[in-house]
Amino acid sequence: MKFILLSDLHIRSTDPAGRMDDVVAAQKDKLHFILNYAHQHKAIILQAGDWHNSKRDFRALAMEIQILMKYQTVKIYAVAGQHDQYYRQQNAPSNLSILFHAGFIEHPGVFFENDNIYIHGCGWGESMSEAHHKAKSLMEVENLPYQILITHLPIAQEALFSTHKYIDSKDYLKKYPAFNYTLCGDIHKSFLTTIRGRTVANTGPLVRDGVDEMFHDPYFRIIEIKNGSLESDEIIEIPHTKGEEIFSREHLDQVQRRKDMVEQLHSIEDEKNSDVGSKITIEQAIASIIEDNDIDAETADYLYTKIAEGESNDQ
Ligand SMILES: [Mn+2]
Repeated sequence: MKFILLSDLHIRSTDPAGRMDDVVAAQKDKLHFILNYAHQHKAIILQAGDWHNSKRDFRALAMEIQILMKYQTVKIYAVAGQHDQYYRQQNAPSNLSILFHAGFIEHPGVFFENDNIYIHGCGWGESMSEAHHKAKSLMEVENLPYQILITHLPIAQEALFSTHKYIDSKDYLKKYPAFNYTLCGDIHKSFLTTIRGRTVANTGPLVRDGVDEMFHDPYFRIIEIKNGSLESDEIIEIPHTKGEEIFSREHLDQVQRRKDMVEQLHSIEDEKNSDVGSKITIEQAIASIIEDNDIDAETADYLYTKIAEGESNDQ
């Protein structure tokens, strides 16, 4: 039995800032490629949450439905990510809940008896201990099934930035031994960790919506489970244009400028907290950064928002 594994998709109807190509057209091509591949190889698609970039982007939904209609033989199981849900309310109408209601996507918690494979799910806000409890109980049956989990837990091999909170992939595999193969989402960084035949993998984002994803080449994994074990696990690259060609230089420069300025802001904050800099207010510091650097209005707004956030965090 074959499964196509996909982490965050982030399907959207608008072009992300900095992308110079037609993102909507590129998404359509990618969805066709994936669904057609699944159809050709009789593979079931498993997806780990954040199918959409926003909860109620109905234009994106309409675009997808027209594509999904053409591949009704392809079975898809998915869990919700934080981009799919209204404050953890699974039943509030959203792009994803509509796809579930319309039967294009199904909820995990399904047993394929002939092949003895169980697919578990743990979406954003759902209980991992519950999912693992169920999986452990299945380990006690005579004919132990191969157990796959799809989850939106933030599992990663390393921190993406210094204050990044994530679950270390090796710790994850030690803590939840009942799952043979875990597909995770949330962290937009692909990886594969295997310990003693048990695997956790993230395939990275499908739609590259920021410079951090510039060097990611979208792909999916296809795994085959035979007689209770992993027969093969392959990477299939999804046709795409290289990041260097789709992100504008101007956007990259702007993002870098913002990073530099936020750093400058932090160093001013540090100074402010010391005795030396105590006479300058943060607003004055910001105003001087904006003046000194010939800042555009959008970036100035961004900086002021950062201060507001900082202040509310202080409270
Ligand atoms: Mn995501």
